[in-house]
Amino acid sequence: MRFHILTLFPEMVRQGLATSIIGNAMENGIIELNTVNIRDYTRDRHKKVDDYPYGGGAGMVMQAQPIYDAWKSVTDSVGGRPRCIYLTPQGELFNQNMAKSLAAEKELIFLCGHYEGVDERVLDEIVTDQVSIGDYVLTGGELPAMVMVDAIARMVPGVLTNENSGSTESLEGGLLEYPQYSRPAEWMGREVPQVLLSGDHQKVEAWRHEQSILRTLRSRPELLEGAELSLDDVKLILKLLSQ
Ligand code: 6GU
Repeated sequence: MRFHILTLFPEMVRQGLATSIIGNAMENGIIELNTVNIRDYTRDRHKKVDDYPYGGGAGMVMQAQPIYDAWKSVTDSVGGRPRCIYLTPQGELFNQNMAKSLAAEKELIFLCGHYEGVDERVLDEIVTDQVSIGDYVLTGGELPAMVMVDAIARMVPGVLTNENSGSTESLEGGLLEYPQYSRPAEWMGREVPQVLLSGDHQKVEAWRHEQSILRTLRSRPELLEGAELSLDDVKLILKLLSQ
């Protein structure tokens, strides 16, 4: 799978994704990162890529032409029009289901805006999806693009190996992840829950599932609405609520 990132800060994106699991996946050729510097496509003598907003107001607006030409260089090279995602707080909220379905694409283009925004006409021309990563405002689309690439890439077959799987997914089945423990069995007077030392795999799985429900109920109760719950799960929730 290939990610094309249109940005004014390609080194930020490259560095942010060069490490650990995603970095390894790139080294192994499972995913590819193509950063495109929008500034390389300016026709301005001073390499300007932004200008004042028509109608006045604070800040600068990224101009249409450099972004369009940067995008065109990508679509010409791939010989098609991959989905093009514009990162913006005005977009649809990113979630795990979106990550999973985007992981099925062969190519994805991300457009990272900066300053006060991007000329609407180039968005109308090239963007297929507008996505936000949460209800807060960031200075640019680079961090959101990195967040999305990380979440999407780890869903691509071969990116997560057994050593770094985490296999049962937090948020898969709509529940939060259960707590994890490693050696030693006692640390600072705190003991690992006995059931995890019992060697009884069924009991361990049941305990973990209960912990997932407990955590979800405590921290993110609204997730339970979309969770896959058994009758026993519902009984457990009712019991926890009545305590
Ligand atoms: Cl996608 N962009 C910016 N600039 N801020 C954000 C965001 C995106 N998602 C949440 N905040």
